[in-house]
Amino acid sequence: MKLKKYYILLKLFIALALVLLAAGCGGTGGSVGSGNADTGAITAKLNWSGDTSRHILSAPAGVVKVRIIVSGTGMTDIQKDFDAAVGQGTVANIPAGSSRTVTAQGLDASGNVIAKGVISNITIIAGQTTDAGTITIIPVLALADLITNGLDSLGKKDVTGAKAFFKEAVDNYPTVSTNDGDTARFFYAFTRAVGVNLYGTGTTGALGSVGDILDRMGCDSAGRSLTNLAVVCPKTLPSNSPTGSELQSFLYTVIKTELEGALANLNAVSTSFSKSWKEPISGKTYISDFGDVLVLKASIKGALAGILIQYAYNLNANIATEANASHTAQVFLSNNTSFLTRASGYATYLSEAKTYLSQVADDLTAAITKIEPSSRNTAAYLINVNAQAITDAKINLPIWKASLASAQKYDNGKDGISGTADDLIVNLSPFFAGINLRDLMPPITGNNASGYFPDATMGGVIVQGSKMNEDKNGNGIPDILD
Ligand SMILES: [Ca+2]
Ligand SMILES: [Ca+2]
Repeated sequence: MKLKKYYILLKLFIALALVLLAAGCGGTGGSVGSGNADTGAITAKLNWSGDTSRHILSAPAGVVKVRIIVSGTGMTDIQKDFDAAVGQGTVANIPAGSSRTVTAQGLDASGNVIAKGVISNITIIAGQTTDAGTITIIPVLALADLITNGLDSLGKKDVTGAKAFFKEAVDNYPTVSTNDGDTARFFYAFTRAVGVNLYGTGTTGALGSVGDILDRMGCDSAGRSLTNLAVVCPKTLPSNSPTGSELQSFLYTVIKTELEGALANLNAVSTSFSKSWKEPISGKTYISDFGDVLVLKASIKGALAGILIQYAYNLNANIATEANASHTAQVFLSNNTSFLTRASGYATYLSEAKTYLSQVADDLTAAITKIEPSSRNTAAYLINVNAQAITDAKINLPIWKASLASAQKYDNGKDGISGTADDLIVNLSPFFAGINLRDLMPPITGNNASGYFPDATMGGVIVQGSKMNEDKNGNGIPDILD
C-alpha cells in the first residue's frame, strides 16, 4: 500500500471513529466540549437491550427523554436532558477528576425514570474527551416493588438497604402523587434521618460519614450495625482523630444536608398519606399517616436547630490530646480559651435555628390536631398520644413558641394562673441574639464547679424564678452542680 493511500484510509478511520463517538451506537450519548482548562469531556454509548453483546439503536417505547448525570466527590452533579429521538448530545464543562459516575436515565412523559444504567470510576481529564464505554440500560423496578423491597428490608432491620430502595423509589418516581409516591417519600425521609452511614467514605479530606469519624478514631470496622451497634475503639485516640471543629463542620455540612433533604421529601407528602408497615424494633405492624409526617418533620427541624446552635459556638479542641492526657475540665478550658464563645456568623445560625424551633411548635400543634380524634388516636397507629400529654402540650406549646421571641410565664401552680409571683418567666430571645456561653460558666476547679454562676438569669433568659444558684446545703456551690 502506498503511503498516500494509507493516509487517506487513516483519515477516513478517524472521521468514522469521531462519528461513532458522537452518536454512540445510535443511542443517546454525551459528547462533550470542554469550556476551560479545569474541565474535560465525556462520551458514552448507550445500550438499551440489557445485552452488552449487541447494541440496540433506539430507546424503547415510553422513553421520551434521556438524562445524563455526571457525579462525583467534590463536584456538583452535572445533568443534561436529551430528546430520546435525537440520538446524541453534548454535556459541557465536567470538572476534571477521578472516580466520576455517569448515570443515564430513560424518562417517560411524566418525568419518571423507567430505565437506568450507571457506569462508574470514570476519570475526567482537563481538556480531553474520555470514552466512558457502553452504559447498559435496563428497566427499573416498578414503584410498588421498590416500596415492598424497602419495607421488607426495614422489617429485617436493614435500614441501609431500605434507604437504598426508598431513595431509588423517590429518584425514579419524583412526580407520582399517589399513596405509593407518598410512602416512598415518607420512608426515604425516615431512613435517611436515622440511617447514618457507619462506614468510611474512603476519602481522605473532610469527614463524609459517621464511619469516617470512627475510622479516624481508630475504631474497629466490626460491629457497625445501626440496629446492633458494638464498635470497639482504642483507649488511646490516634493523633489524627477528628477535632471539635471538624465534628462541627461534619454536622453542619453532611448531616444538615441529609436532614434538609429528608425535610424536602416530607414537605412533598400529602395529608392523605397512610401506610401499614412492620416496625423492626418491636416487630409489630403499625399504621403511619400524616400525623407521623408532622412529628418526623418536627424532630428533623429540632435536630437542624441543634446543628445550627452548636455551629454558632466555638467548640474546637484537639480531642485526642485532651482525652489521651485525661485532662480535667479546668485544664481543658485553660487549654481552649475560646471554647463556648460565639463563632463568626453566629447571628445567622442562631436566627435560622430560632425559625426552625418556631416551626417545630407549629408542626407539633398540627400533629396534635391530626392525632387527637378518638378514631385516630389508637394503638393501631405508630404514633398515638395519651390524653394528658395532649392537654399539657396544648397549654405549653404556644407559650414555648412565644418564648422564642419574648418573655413568657409558666404557672407554678402556687398562686394560680392569674397570680404571677410564683411563675417561671423565660425569654429565649437573648439566647437567639447570641450569648457568650463561656461568660456564663461558674468557676471550675478540677472537674467540679467551685462557685456560683456569675449570672443566674443566664444572660437574661430566666427573667423570674431562676434556681440556677439555689444553694440549700450552703456549700457555696449551686445545688444543680453539687
Ligand atoms: Ca401563677
Ligand atoms: Ca450547694
